[in-house]
Amino acid sequence: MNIKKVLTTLGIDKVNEGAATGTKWIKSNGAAIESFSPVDGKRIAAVTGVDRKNYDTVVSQAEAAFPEWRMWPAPKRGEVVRQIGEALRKNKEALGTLVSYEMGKSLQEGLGEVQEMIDIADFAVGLSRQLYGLTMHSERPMHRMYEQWHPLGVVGIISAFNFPVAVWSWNSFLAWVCGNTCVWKPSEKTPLTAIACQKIVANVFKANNVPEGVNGLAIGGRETGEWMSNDTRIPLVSATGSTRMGKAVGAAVGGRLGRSLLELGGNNAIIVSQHADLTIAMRAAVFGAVGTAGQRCTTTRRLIIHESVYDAFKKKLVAAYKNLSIGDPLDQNNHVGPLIDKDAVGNYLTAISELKKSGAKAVVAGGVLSGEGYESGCYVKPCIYEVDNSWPIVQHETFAPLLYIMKYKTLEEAIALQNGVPQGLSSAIMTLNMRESEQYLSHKGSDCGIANVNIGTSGAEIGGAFGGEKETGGGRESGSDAWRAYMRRQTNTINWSEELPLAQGIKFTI
Ligand code: UN1
Repeated sequence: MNIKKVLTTLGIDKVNEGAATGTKWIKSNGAAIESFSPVDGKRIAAVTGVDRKNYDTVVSQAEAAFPEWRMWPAPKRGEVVRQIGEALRKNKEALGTLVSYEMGKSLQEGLGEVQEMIDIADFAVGLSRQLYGLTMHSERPMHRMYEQWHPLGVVGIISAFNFPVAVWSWNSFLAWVCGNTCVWKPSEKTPLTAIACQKIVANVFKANNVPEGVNGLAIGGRETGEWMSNDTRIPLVSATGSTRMGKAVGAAVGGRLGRSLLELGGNNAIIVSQHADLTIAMRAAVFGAVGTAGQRCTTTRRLIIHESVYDAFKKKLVAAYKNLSIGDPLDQNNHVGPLIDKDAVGNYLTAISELKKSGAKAVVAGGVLSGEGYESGCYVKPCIYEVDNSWPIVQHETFAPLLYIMKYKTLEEAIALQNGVPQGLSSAIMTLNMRESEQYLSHKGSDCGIANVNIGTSGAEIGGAFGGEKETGGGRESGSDAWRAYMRRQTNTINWSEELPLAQGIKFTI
């Protein structure tokens, strides 16, 4: 599908409003945000961002919609999300192509991202009939005790450029079936994919007479995220992005005793054991390191390789990197697309000079590509460096295709290296040895939120809870019981006896 057709199909204009209360767009008065494609450097369209007044209108409407929306039975809310899933199926090619063109990931990954939205929609539909609480046995006769889950109110969603639509859908689809209203602040680097999603959802909401305000949109810069974090009308702020951003959001939301759900940086490692299937290990490592040009929070950043297979594995990696073709991500023959923008290229180059200063040895050298097809200036070479785990640059997440390799002798040492970073998102071991894999998954093994065996660090399915420990922020989104973060728990005790016995057997007579 060509880009012009994609933009028409998704209703993207040359200049778009950056705020909507749901189905209605608001005349926005903030700064203009231009969206340039990192694929070819061309300006795609512009968006007028929100000012404080626009932002307040969106949040007030979300607040106003909540009392009505929470009274819709959860399965009826699920039915609306089911229709969003259907609309996404119809728009998969167009939206996947726009994700690829605006963000720069390969078309396969753009389509995969929309598939992730469809999957979470299906999950949310089922969930809408399964927002289960427990029942407990009361210690008092003729008393019933149970717990139930109620919606929170307005949920603020701050999402990042690298998964511009899927991560929003994990949050909003679950939050909606739970009975919340949402206000979305997408990354200002990918505003058009957000507008496309807003329009898809608005059509479904309109057809179902969903109250205006259930799906607010406020496109703006950092300031908008700050307004959200400090806004007492928003009981939960779910934020995805850098650790630096997450610390600021967490501190502001915590300062008003609100709740935050943080999904921040990773520094994900794969341990390649001497018992590994090296071919599978190589494929997992290369996809993990260069997929989305190293801009996933689950990207494989470090390989910890057993000394006995180190040279052989290094050779395999080098050979695979030689075969990587870098270029237009919409051309399915290419493996690696561009970085999001020139700032990201700058960070990549700074990291490389830092590595050199630290004494890293280049196994596959990096560099910025120029010439035909690379006019945007955002295409870089995926590279591999031999490093020491303790170097500050290795301890830091650089959002680029930089892969660090290091040797180990014992599994204990490998696990210590893997866990010896501030982040704790995703991790993997490649081994066919059951004792090793069980140790790795045990409480003396990986300290990450995600730990895999014979699968790489990226590309998690939506069915599991997604998130990580330490500087990754501790939040869990997507599958399993992550929905609980979007609800408040209420414990209920009901006395159907003719007495008033007190708990703990306390006697009190008047
Ligand atoms: C992210 O990079 O913020 O597991 C999310 C993965 C994807 C999601 C990544 N399913 O790589």
